[in-house]
Amino acid sequence: MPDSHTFAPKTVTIESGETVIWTNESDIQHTVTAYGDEVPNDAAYFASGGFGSERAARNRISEGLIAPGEAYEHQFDRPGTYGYYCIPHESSGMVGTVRVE
Ligand SMILES: [Cu+2]
Repeated sequence: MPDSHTFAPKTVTIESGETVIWTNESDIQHTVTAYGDEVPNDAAYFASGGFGSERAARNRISEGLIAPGEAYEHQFDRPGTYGYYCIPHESSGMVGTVRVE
């Protein structure tokens, strides 16, 4: 059984215009929350719950939680490197990277 505090794979590389789907295969809740300073300047912020900023996502964590068996997806239109994390489990190292070519 996979570690329940890990994004797998931790780093993905995709083409511009492709969509990443995060499916919660664990039995606890998680978020997908972009680091506000790790999104390319010309790209849209993303976070489960649909927040427009990291601050908003952190202020309303419960609205961004992805339940077991549920998924969150985001389409990446701009090339660059995007860093994100799970708010409840960041301290456990639950972080990931999307590279868009
Ligand atoms: Cu988590």
